[in-house]
Amino acid sequence: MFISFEGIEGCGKTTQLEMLRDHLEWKGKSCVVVREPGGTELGERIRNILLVMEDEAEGIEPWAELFLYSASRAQLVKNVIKPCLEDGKVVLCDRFTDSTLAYQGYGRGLDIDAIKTINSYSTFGITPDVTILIDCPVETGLKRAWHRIKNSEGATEDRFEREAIEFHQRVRRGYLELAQKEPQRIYVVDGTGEISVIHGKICDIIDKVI
Ligand code: Z5A
Repeated sequence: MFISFEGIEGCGKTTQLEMLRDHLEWKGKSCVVVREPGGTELGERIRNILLVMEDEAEGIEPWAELFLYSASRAQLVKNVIKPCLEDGKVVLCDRFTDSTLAYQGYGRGLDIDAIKTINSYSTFGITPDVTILIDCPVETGLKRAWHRIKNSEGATEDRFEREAIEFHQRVRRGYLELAQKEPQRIYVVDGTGEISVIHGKICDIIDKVI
């Protein structure tokens, strides 16, 4: 089974993904957790280019950004996700193709159909069985994300957090539109409540699907 977690920055994806992993392992499932961009040696190098902006003067052209995310994904799907699914493991992925549609499509304004085509190549046709979209207001998410960034060690991954509020609003709207189009796969969960309450809702969804 392939489960992806999606949402704007600071919505609580990573927190909830780890809690779900514990829940599924407690139920005897063998789980593998991966994240995008990253999850392979090449992917982590691409992540560093994408999230830690070292050359502010040049910036990253949106199509170049799209291809970098896609390159990271192709490597992750081929080397990790596909083999794990074939082994019967549950794969939990922190962001996947919906992020590309939301950020590069709705956020940056790149052509949605072109992104869908590129996604189909970079995933080798693999799609999540279930996607948990954690939704919260942009202001709430960014506040949490900045708090996390200020308290984290290592390189500062803040290229997206520094985008204008309108960009984040387009991304959020994009996610909600994607969920409306695919209600059988994408489950929207309110991310503004208590962490434990959100976890309970996600467990209910996944337990029913399993
Ligand atoms: N991106 C893209 O453009 N195109 C693509 O195709 C892909 C990605 C795949 C990856 O960052 C960036 O790449 C991302 C989109 C873009 N944009 N950014 N930035 P990422 O996924 O690695 O980073 P992120 O989304 O910013 O992660 P985040 O800030 O860590 O958010 P999160 O995982 O949703 O939240 P969290 O780490 O679970 O929680 C953040 C903080 O809030 C933390 O201190 C928690 O304890 C706290 N928290 C969590 N839930 C709650 C609740 N319910 N109440 C109160 N506090 C909470």
